[in-house]
Amino acid sequence: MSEAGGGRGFGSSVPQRAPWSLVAATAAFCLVSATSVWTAGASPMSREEKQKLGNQVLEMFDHAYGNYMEHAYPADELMPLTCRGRVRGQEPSRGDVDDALGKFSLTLIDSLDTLVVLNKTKEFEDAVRKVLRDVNLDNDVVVSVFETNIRVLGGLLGGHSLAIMLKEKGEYMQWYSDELLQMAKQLGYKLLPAFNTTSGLPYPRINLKFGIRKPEARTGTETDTCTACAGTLILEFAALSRFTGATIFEEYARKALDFLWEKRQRSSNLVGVTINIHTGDWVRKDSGVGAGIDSYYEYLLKAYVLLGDDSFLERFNTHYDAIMRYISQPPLLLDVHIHKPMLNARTWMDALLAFFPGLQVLKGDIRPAIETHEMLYQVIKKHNFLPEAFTTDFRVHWAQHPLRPEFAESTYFLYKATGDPYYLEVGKTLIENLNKYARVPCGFAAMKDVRTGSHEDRMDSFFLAEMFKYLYLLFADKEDVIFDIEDYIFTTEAHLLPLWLSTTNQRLSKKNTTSEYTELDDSNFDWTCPNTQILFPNDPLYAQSIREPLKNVVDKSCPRGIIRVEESFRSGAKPPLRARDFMATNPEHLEILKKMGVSLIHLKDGRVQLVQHAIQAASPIDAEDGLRFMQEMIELSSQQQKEQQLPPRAVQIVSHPFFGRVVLTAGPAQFGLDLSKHKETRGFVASSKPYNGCSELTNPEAVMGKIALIQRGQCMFAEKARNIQNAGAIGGIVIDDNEGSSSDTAPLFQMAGDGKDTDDITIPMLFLFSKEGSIILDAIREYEEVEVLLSDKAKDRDPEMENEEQPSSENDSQNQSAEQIASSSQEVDLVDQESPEESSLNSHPESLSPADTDNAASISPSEQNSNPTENHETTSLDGECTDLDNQLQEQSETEEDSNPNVSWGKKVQPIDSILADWNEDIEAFEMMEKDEL
Ligand code: DMJ
Repeated sequence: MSEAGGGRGFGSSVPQRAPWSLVAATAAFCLVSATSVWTAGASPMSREEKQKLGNQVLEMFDHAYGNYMEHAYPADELMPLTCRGRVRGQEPSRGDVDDALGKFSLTLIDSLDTLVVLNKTKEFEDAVRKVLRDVNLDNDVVVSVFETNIRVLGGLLGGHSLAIMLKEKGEYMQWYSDELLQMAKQLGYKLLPAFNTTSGLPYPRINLKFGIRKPEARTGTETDTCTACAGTLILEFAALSRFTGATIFEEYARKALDFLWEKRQRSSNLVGVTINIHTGDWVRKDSGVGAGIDSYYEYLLKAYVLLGDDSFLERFNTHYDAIMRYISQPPLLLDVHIHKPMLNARTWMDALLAFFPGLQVLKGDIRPAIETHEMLYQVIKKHNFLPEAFTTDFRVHWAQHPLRPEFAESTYFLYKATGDPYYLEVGKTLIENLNKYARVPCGFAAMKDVRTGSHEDRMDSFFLAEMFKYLYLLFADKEDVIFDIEDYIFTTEAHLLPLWLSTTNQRLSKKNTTSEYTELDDSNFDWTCPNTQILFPNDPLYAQSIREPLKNVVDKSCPRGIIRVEESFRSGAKPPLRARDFMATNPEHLEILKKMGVSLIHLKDGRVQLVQHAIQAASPIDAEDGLRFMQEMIELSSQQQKEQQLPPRAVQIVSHPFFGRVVLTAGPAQFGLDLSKHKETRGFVASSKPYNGCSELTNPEAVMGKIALIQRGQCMFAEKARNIQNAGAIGGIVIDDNEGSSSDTAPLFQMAGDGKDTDDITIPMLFLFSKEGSIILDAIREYEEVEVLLSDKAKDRDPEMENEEQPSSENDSQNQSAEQIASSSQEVDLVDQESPEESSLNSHPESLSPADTDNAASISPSEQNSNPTENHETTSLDGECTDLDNQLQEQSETEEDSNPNVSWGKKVQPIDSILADWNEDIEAFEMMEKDEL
């Protein structure tokens, strides 16, 4: 970069460094200095409170890491519900997500530098020895190049960076002689064959042992990759080159970045989500800052910081302008089409974009960072975690949450930039929610569904690599970390690379780059690495004043994606035919469709399918109208499908030693008591005889007043329900008879009735897959008395419960359920929606609800006429946003009313006693494990 650019506005304080190093150092310098700027605003947090929270983070890390090491290592990841290691090939495949697992002790490697940040130097030394002794990088396994790079190569390099730092300090790691670096180099060479394409973009997967394209490699046939997958290599690869002197790595990563840059859409300066690695054509032409693209942008800016190469900053700034012009619709960040960037490509956002405010801090654009972060925080406050995807009006779109760290990352950077103690309070909430909802006896479990609070048997390695680092650093003062964090840059997996690499083996920094930029436009540097003393001139309330208008953004929202369409009307554009008005029998409508290039195909089953060919439209404006119409139609169709589906339910084990910590995802029934309206049913469980429940029960005395367990199969669900109800059961749980089935791998489905009137069934019925069911069955074997709660959402667990007498008689539980039923008949369920991944139904003969997923743009004539005022987006299309606000407010009040704390008590239990109980739980899980859970 030019010296003038580097020095502008902030550069004078670290004069001894080379220019590009100067930028990196000043970036850090600016961020640090901001904390001292803060003088007023949200109440400051005392040093004691910060230390307490820091210690809590340490304890949580020990719980996660300790359980991984004890119960999972050397496996790649811990399965915290079943308390064992996840070994690829031994568990049902989860698809792409398993491509991170290479049988190389992933979690251990990903945790290395976290150990040092958290001041666990002794443990770090042990961990490094284990990596050197146990890890094999030559397994016959196909892994994701992207994940292996950011987690394993990054993990080894982060470990090496801190190992040499410690060695130099003279106390720890004195025996270390670059062994981690040698492993990193070995891995780097293993990844290189992936780049053997004409474009230089890497194949998305590689076989660690056999590379690409060999018959035994089982890879090399892919044609597409995601932009982030190809564009998130430069930090690790350049670090590897600079640490070792082998320039080839940096060269390959640069070539891939150069190619992506060349292929950007030239008029919008945006990139698509996926690209053909052979032709360079965009395969998915939607563009955002979240999934599929995120870290491509991150690495452009950070490559500039680490390597000091101006072209990276130039590219980043060009993209950033485009992002702020088209994608940023504060406080939202919405995907658009690369060719038609004024057109939103979808009406929901994904959780991965939560890293973006952090990147904006590094860029120095604080205002939108504060806005987006605040919006995300409001969503978190509503659902405890950030759902994987949520709509523009903040409803859950995809309810999973795999304990992603991006929001914590942005919180940390915003605190560094503003010094506003508000962000410490945000961090405190994150800690509380993790402990309250995700902590299980054997680690932390991902949320299967943030609405029900149910868990998934998964703890991803990034949880240890990133979450604990950012949370610890958020509360740490300089002296709480044994080295200067400002001397390092965070990779996308939060691995630490030393900034001094910028001056080492820099042979590539000036060669092999696209030489498009000889003359630099200085204005691009204006807001890069700003000094926050300039950003907050005498205004410590700056951040607060930006957040304030957004405080109610989640509860009082109009659907944004639709607003754009409305805006286009106001701006005088010809109103297109609205999807909800469309009638396939109306000749006028068909005429408009034709004009817009939309053709209608009548399917045999009576549905109609719509296809748009923009080229067939009468004019470009008509083509745009057609696109908008199709978008609305897809929304409407998927909304209607979702409305026919019931949300998942929860089975929570509340008796000793579980005390509500184990929450199982359950499928609902289309008959019987509706748990969303009647809060919950609580009772002890008993197996029915016969176990399939297909005839009159022979053990009515055993199930009377209890929740009966029945096996799936042999007869209709409704028949089973009638039989257990006649025997006096207060609820039923049907357990899948397909051994090994699990909600982790199979889409959830709802139990349909038998085609007859099912009004006579009044008890609640839920479905569990075999893996979840066996957790209950094993608990009965172990503890005999097992009490569960059937509900639409897991209830807060409270340590108080653990000290209370358990309800001892069957009648108690029966009475309690009856009371609960009587007192809760007016809940409104406005938020629930199926995840896109879960919207299709299973196909067991006796069980299916008929509402299977169709092509999103297909709609049946009868669906078209369904009452549109029943769905939010359509309601808002009518301009009834005020009513919607009221409804949403009403809903959140109802949710508060139904807060289950009443039955779960509120007293605080000392931490020691909680830990003692949890140890007991761990033992219980170990026992269950022996029973081959
Ligand atoms: C991490 O592995 C990295 O941050 C990556 O860039 C995307 N997100 C996951 C965690 O959510």
